Amino acid sequence: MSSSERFGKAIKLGAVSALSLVALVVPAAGAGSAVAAPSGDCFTPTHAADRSKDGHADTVSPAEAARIEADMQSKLAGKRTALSAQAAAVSIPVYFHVITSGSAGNLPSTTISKQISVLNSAYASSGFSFSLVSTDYTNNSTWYNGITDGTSAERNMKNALRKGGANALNIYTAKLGDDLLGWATFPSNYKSQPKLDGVVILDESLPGRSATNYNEGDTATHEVGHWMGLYHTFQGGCSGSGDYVSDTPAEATATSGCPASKDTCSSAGVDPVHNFMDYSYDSCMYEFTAGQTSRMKSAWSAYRA
Ligand SMILES: [Ca+2]
Ligand SMILES: [Ca+2]
Ligand SMILES: [Ca+2]
Ligand SMILES: [Zn+2]
Repeated sequence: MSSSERFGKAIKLGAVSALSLVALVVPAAGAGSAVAAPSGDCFTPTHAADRSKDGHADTVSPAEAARIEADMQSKLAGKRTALSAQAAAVSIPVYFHVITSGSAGNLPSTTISKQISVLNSAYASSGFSFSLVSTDYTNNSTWYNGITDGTSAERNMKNALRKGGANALNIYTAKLGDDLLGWATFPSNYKSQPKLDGVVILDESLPGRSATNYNEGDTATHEVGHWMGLYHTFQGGCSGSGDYVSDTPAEATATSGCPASKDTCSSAGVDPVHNFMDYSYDSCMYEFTAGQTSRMKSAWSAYRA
């Protein structure tokens, strides 16, 4: 993607391995899919970070999504009981890993508590809740400064710090590279690479920190959405199965800023710019749909229960 797409979110496929990562980015030159110019009024050219340079694998190709779908449905077919049981509330244990470089990156426990609260509010309607089990601090400049997905730094960090099983949410914070706001692994990645499972987010994206327009904690909300099995609302564009969620209208492009209106596909419905799985500002994204909740439950039953 070009640097002119500062506010869109670009995604790049990590078409490479079995591990499909999802990543969001901060401003900068990007790479990834093109994004339409923001039409909203909230466009602020001086922000310090945005989701547009999703330089890394923040999405999957339609073919990969179809493969994952077939795998998930086949696993669910053998778990009818588990699926219905999963309709009940699920409490997810959270292990928070704060990476620092000296004093840089140090996050007070109050900030982490606020982040957990943001997650619980965002997922309240889904039946999933988040419970902080532990927080650890690791002073490692290599892991802190400019870490990106698919690197040895990421592997080493996760191998050293990840805790819990398939149902455990591990969140890592650091000063990410490539202007990334964050990235995540999908549930379907767990079996082959359990140690890499988790969410990595920019330390300054936590509630009350410094990432302008992205400091209300919804980078974590969005990345956890991927970790729960959700794709971007613009996944696949206007055609095909899109994000595999029927009640999120298809959209051709990622949304940046907070446009008053946007309708990029002729199919029914306006673009879901307020959905947590789009790329809008934190203040602009505030909802998951019933269809997304259903998909999260299916993915949970198939891969994390
Ligand atoms: Ca959809
Ligand atoms: Ca439409
Ligand atoms: Ca929000
Ligand atoms: Zn994403």
